Amino acid sequence: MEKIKHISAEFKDWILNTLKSGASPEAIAAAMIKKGFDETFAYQTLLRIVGNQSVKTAERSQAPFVYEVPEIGQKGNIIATSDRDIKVLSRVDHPFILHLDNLLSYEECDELINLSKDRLQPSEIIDSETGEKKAASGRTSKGMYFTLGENWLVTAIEKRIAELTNYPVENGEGLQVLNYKIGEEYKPHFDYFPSTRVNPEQGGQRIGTLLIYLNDVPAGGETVFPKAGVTIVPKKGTAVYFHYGNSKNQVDRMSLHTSIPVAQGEKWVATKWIRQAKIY
Ligand code: PD2
Ligand code: ZN
Repeated sequence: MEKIKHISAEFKDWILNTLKSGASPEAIAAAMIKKGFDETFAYQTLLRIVGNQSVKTAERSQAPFVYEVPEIGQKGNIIATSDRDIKVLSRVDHPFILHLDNLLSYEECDELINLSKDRLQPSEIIDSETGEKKAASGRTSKGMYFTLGENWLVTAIEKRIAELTNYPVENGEGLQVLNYKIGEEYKPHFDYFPSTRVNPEQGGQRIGTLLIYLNDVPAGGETVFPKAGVTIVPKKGTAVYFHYGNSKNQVDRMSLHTSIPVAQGEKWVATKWIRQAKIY
């Protein structure tokens, strides 16, 4: 069914009244999506009405985010690593998003899927207010974690990511592999921790995420940045890097992102979260 991408004056009044009654913008966006509105349209409409400051997070009181271009963004359009040239397909400045080609070979993608498929567990999420891990109603995929340097393939990928981003391997969390079946999704969220849960002894805050697509998805499964109006279509071997930390310890609320439901086939993706400092 075609998704709705326009609102009537009455519907706008309903949004304003519902906001006045204390409902959160996320709850209203979720209600709109349930009613058949396009997800990106729903978030952009809410943002137009309430401004950038109102999406719920523990960082509500932060001063406006100061953008700094991470080193990965200063390397030109072909980024050489010791075993592979990674090509920049497109870039967005605010939030900082880099769409990358040729990060993994097809063989590496297939091998990563093979190594993870018998270890998948229902995914958990981090509560944006408490920072606790909890069962994920908004995250219906299954996932698993490799430990750092667990095998030759993971070691090679981690080295490549370190050379690509200029962050040492030890700043990276263990590589996560996620599998989404038809209808499965990861609802809009931030990858950074609530400030109360940042542990400076263990790498500090998350500052960037690299999502690597391990297969082609026939329909759905896109990674969407609804505040930025950016949609990344999963394509085997490509990746998206987004950066949301800065040297002032701020986090970028524009980095809100989601994996929309898979409509056909399945989706495999590997996630590398990068911290401010060494974790280990
Ligand atoms: O699988 C994705 O596209 C996706 C989207 C949003 C993964 C994550 N977040 C994540 O692993 O944090
Ligand atoms: Zn995420």
